[in-house]
Formats: sequence, C-alpha cells, structure tokens
Amino acid sequence: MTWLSACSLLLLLLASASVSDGAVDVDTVPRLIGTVALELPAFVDIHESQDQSLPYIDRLTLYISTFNPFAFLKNDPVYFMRSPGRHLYNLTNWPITQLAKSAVWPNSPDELPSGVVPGYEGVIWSSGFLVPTKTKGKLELFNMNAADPTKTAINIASEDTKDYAYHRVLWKDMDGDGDMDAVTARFHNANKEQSFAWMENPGKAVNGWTQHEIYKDGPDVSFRNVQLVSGGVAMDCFLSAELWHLRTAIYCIRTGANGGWDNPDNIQMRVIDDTVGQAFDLLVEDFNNDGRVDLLLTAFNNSRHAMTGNVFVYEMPDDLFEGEWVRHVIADNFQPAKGNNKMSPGAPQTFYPTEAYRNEMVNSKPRRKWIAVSGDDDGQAYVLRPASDASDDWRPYEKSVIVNSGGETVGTMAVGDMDGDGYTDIILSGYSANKLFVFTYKPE
Ligand SMILES: [Ca+2]
Ligand SMILES: [Ca+2]
Ligand SMILES: [Ca+2]
Ligand SMILES: [Ca+2]
Repeated sequence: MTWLSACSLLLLLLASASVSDGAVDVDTVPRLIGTVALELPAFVDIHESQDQSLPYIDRLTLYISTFNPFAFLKNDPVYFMRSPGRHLYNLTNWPITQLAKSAVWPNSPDELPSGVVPGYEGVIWSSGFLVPTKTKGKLELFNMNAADPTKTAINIASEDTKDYAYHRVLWKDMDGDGDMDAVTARFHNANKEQSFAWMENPGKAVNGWTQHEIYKDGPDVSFRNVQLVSGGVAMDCFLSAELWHLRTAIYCIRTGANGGWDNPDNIQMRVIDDTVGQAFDLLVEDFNNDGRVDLLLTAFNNSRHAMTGNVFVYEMPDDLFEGEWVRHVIADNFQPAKGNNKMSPGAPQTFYPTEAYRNEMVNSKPRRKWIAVSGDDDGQAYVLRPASDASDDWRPYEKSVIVNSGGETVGTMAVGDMDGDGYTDIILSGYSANKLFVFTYKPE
C-alpha cells in the first residue's frame, strides 16, 4: 500500500466514522433564490400526483390562494403552477395560471387524492372568513387531470343552510362504506357558532354532499386525525387547535364503536390545555423519535399582559383522558404587528433540509425533524431546529428567521424537494409584500 492510498483509506474511514456520528453539516436557514411578484398570496402548498407515469418533477403542482379584504372585490382568485421544480432558478415569467375566481377568501388548498371521487384528482379548496361579505365559504373540488381544470369546480358544501368559513379538509371513511368522506371544521359568525362535520361521499362528482355534524362548538379551524391507544383501548381521535375557544382538545371514539362518529354517545372529549390563547394550528407527529406521537401546537396568547406567541409540544399520556399531557415550550416570543386580530405564529410543518440529512443516523436513530413555521402577522418566516437529536432533550429549539418579508403579514410555506435534487426547497407567501419568496437548501 502506497502512502497515498493509505492516506485515502484513512480519510475514507474517518469520513464514514464521522457520518455515523452526525457529519452532514447543513445551514439552518435556506438560501434565497429570489422573489416572484404576485398580489396578496396567502396559502401556498405543493401536492404530488399519484400518476407514476410522470417523472417526479412533473408530478408536483403548486397551489396559491389570494384574498383581498376589501368588500367591493367579492370573489378572490386562486392559482396553480405545474412542475414548480422546473422554474426554481428562473423566476421571471412564472407560468402561474388562474384556476378559479369563484369563492370568497380562499384558504388552504388541501389534497384531493386519486380515487376519492371517480375521475378526479387534484385539490379541495376551502374558503370563507369573518370579514364582512366574505363569510359564505365553499369546499370546492378541482380535477387537475382534466384538459381544462378551470371547468371542473364542484362545491360539496353547497347544501349549507348558513354562512360557514372553512379552512381544512381531511379525507377519512366515516361511515365504513369504503369511500373517503370529507371531514371539516367550520365556523359561523366567528365566535358565535362552531361546527365539526363530515360530508358523505356520494361516489360521484356532484355538488352538495349530505352533511353530518360530529360536534357543536368544538373544532373550528384546524384539526388532525390519529389512531391512538388510551388505557390499552384502541381509539380513533381528532386533535384540535380551537381559535375561538382558546384551547387545544382531543375527541375520540373507540375504534369500531357502533354508530361511529354519528353517535354522540361514542365521543369522549378532553380539553388538553386552555391556557394557550388563540390556538392556530397543530401537527401530530413523533418530534423526539421516542416512538410515541406528540402534539405540536402554535398559539398566540392574546391575554392583555401577554400578547405573544408560542410553539408547544405536548407528550401524550398513556391514558389520554386522565393522564398528564406534558407541555414543552419549543419556541416563544413571537410578536405580531399591533392591531386587532393580529396573531403570530401561524402554520407549522416538519421537514428535513436535505435527503442526506434525512437518511443520516445519529446513535442508531434518525435525526429529529426540523419545523418551518410562518410568523403570520409578524411578517417573517422561521426555521425551528432541535437543540440536539437526543429524545429526552426538550430544550427550546434554535429559532432562526428565514426572511423578513418587509410586509406586515406572511401566509404559509410550501416545503419540499421540488426538483428532486436532494435539497429541500421552500416557497413562502409574502402576503403584504405582494410576492412569493423562493428558497433552497442547495448550496450555491
Ligand atoms: Ca365513506
Ligand atoms: Ca359513500
Ligand atoms: Ca415522541
Ligand atoms: Ca431541491
């Protein structure tokens, strides 16, 4: 063995040894590629089509909602752009196309997976808010596989008997007939009336699905579904971030209970925490890699002496209804712009900055996930990075500003590897700044 090859072998050994020790070094904050002008972008998301005949980069579609609070501009446009990964590094003349201008105050573009409604795959767009003239929301399906998706709108909430504002839809078979139904949380007249409901899939692409109310005056905006075990009993549970009730709560039925969610007697409910202020959004994932799912909550404490936002993680107890939900503050001191109805932070999501980082093991465990969180009315976007990868380390996460948008309010972020190069890309809605910000973790 020559001296040179011995050296290379040594380097190789050192390199592999340090990889198992956590050698993938990544900047906490992604690199700004540039911005794209767009009026009042609010919610952005990317969805991946299940059509495996397409190359990965062309399976992705970017969706953007916009809304204008001024009453005389009644309907607000929503947009899409196919294959965003093909346009990441050329931000002039993005081929952003209007999908519809048929709803007021469009919110989150949620996924409509293939197979939920015959012939349809694409997006379900919720809408409506508390701003005057913007209170009657819809749940519109669009088929992105159609030759002209703009002609495919169906409003499954057209049977509403009052004005409801909608923000989220989850697909779940609620009546056991094999098709996925639309579960949603909504509010009427803001803090006056909330309704957690599901709409029954009729097995075809039609308006006005039959409505079933699950719970009155509970979940109103954000919720998640998860299968849990409480005291040894398998349970089907919804966790909620309740904006108007200033709390986070859990609603469960025993898995397979007779009558399911349609029988109110089946529902066991517990308030997890009513000291958080305005609960905005939540995630249910295993944040510390100990094998148990946790609840992450973003909330703005609007009590007069606080007026500051937090990100919490709760560890779930063995008994969901009697045990203690241990709360950790993983980020604090979010400060919204001054004024009525201003809050911070907003929507969170987990991610890994690179594929190599995702695949790296530290002490035989995967890395803990990072969290991208919108600052909402503080005009900024953040990355929260765990202080360490140890499961028992609940010190606050490292909180870094991705960007100050230069405007009062930002919307949400689309996060994912849009061009498939192994580096995560991020598109942020700069609502007040009237532009999209485009980032990547790929070094220059
Ligand atoms: Ca069903
Ligand atoms: Ca059905
Ligand atoms: Ca956990
Ligand atoms: Ca990428």
